[in-house]
Amino acid sequence: MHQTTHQLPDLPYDFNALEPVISTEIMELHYSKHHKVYVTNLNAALEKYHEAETKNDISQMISLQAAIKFNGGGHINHSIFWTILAPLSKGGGEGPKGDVAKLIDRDFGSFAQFQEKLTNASIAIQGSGWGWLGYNKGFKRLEIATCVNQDPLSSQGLVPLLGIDVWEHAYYLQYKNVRADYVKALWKIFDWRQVEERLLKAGA
Ligand code: MN3
Repeated sequence: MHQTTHQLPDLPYDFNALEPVISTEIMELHYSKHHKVYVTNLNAALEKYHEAETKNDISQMISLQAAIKFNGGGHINHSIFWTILAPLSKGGGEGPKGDVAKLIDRDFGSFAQFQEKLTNASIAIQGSGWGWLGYNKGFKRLEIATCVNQDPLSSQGLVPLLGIDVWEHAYYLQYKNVRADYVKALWKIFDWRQVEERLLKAGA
């Protein structure tokens, strides 16, 4: 029987490394509590799923799918999110170069236009969700998309390159209800080298 246990990935910097854009308190809670709970609940749901599978209990397997999607999506999304952020002193916010810069210009007209579109789409999400820059492998182009809750971007057929977590747990302690200020500030700490690496891995 296969029992895959998913684990919280290491954070590539200290909790205070993204100050002043993301406070130490938010980082600590977001990573150690929120992300960890997704991992714990994903493992619990998968364990129950495997049990149901061995009993050939299809009804139970179907009823577990929502929990697997929600917690698995939360684990996938946050695992990407930590890696595409970097401290100001380590290249955060330096802006895209190379292939990713070329594709942004080609597909959105300019970096400024892309930035405005992704910012506005992320701010406008109703309730909890994520704004994304994704890669469409079929059409070989970049696309902006939004997802509700923790739905992974792959469910829209796109490879996730850069994500913006607009759940209140990501900003409320620091930015209160002003999601727009948080989303605009995030541009100061995106790590475009990681985004380019993800783009190349996607086969662009
Ligand atoms: Mn989050």
